[in-house]
Amino acid sequence: MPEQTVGQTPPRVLTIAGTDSGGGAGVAADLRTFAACGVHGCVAVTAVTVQNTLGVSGVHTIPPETVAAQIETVATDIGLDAAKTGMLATTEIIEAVAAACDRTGIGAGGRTPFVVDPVAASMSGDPLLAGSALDAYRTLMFPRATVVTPNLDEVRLLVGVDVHDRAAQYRAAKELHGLGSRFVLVKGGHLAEDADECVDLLYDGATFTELPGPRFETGNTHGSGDGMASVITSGLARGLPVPDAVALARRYMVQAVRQSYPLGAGHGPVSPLWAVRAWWTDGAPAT
Ligand code: PXL
Repeated sequence: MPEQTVGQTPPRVLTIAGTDSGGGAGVAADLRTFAACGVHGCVAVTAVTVQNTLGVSGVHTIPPETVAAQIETVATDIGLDAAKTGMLATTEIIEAVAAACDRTGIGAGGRTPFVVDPVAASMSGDPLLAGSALDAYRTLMFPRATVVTPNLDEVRLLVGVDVHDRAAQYRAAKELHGLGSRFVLVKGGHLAEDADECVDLLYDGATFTELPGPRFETGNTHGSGDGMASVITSGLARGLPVPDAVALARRYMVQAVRQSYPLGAGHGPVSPLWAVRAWWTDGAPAT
């Protein structure tokens, strides 16, 4: 990766996502991860969720034209080296995002790499996407994506494959690739077959790459998918090829899950800021 000197503009990235009032997922998770990865994070908010660690009790969506305007105003002034999506909530917002991406060169056909994390539900099972919006994901987001990062629940919703073993994980990757993204990452976190490890599968239409990692016995994994997609986005913004950005994200998020913590009475968050822990545990370095 190129060196970055003090005072130099860092790589610039954008998250198009929802907020979580509990601070564990969505925009908060993305910005924490971007900060830890040394990139400048911009934000296009799609929805405000009323949420704590026990669940989501309300969703207020942002008008689609305001979502599009946020994307365009930062792309035209600040410029973007990569972008990602999180919660997109409705068909109308997905349509507005697709149009704004086309106008600003984000995704397929444009210069800016585009990570699509097809967020459909919270950890507590509350819906974050209208059921009727799945088709918009398939037809408008996947063909524009550099890489898509579904978990196994999202795989089932998007292509109807129930992944319960490695063979089905491979089959799902092929089906998803058929929807038009350059790369597919089928995350294996929910795969019961793998008792002690967790295997993500990357596919580019020709080559499959298994990415094994440890499995942790913890319910505190809120925000792990957002963090994964955000590290990939940061890596792409730094010019890494997709497989390298994904491998980096895998290693980074293992630490983030290892250092996750309890919060409230429900699911605690992962800790994407583990890398700067030394600042507050050992004392800040002298200036
Ligand atoms: O982790 C997926 C996610 C993304 N965005 C928002 C969320 C969640 C999960 O709860 O609330 C706003």
